[in-house]
Amino acid sequence: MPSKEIKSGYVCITGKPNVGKSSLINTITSNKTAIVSYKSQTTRNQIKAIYQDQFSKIIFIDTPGLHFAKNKLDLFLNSQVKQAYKQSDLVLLLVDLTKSLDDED
Ligand SMILES: Nc1nc2c(ncn2[C@@H]2O[C@H](COP(=O)(O)OP(=O)(O)OP(=O)(O)O)[C@@H](O)[C@H]2O)c(=O)[nH]1
Ligand SMILES: [Mg+2]
Repeated sequence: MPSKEIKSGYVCITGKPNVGKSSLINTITSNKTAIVSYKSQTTRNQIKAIYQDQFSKIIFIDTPGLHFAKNKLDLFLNSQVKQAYKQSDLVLLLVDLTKSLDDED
């Protein structure tokens, strides 16, 4: 018998750019909170979206794609990801297995 107490927590979705992080969050939360695009590095900051059912409330954090930094914008984007890790109870790593893995994965 499940407890009546609602459990809640933060789940950060991470992975390299363009693997479908924002698409996954929109699907899970049945919302269009995060912008989805074929262009890499569309997400530029943390975006929170809430999933709720009768037992749980999960705050998903969408993040920019983690990648090797070449300039100041890259460093900023990666810093957003690392801040999101610190706020999260769980980190979900998303990998696109339709493409071959590389060092950024
Ligand atoms: N074939 C396929 N394409 C997908 C899937 N999920 C997302 N896409 C496509 O992949 C592209 C990138 O999706 P996003 O959700 O914006 O990816 P992201 O990881 O948030 O990208 P960044 O914010 O740039 O890091 C878009 O063109 C999506 O339509 C999937 O499950 N299958
Ligand atoms: Mg995104």
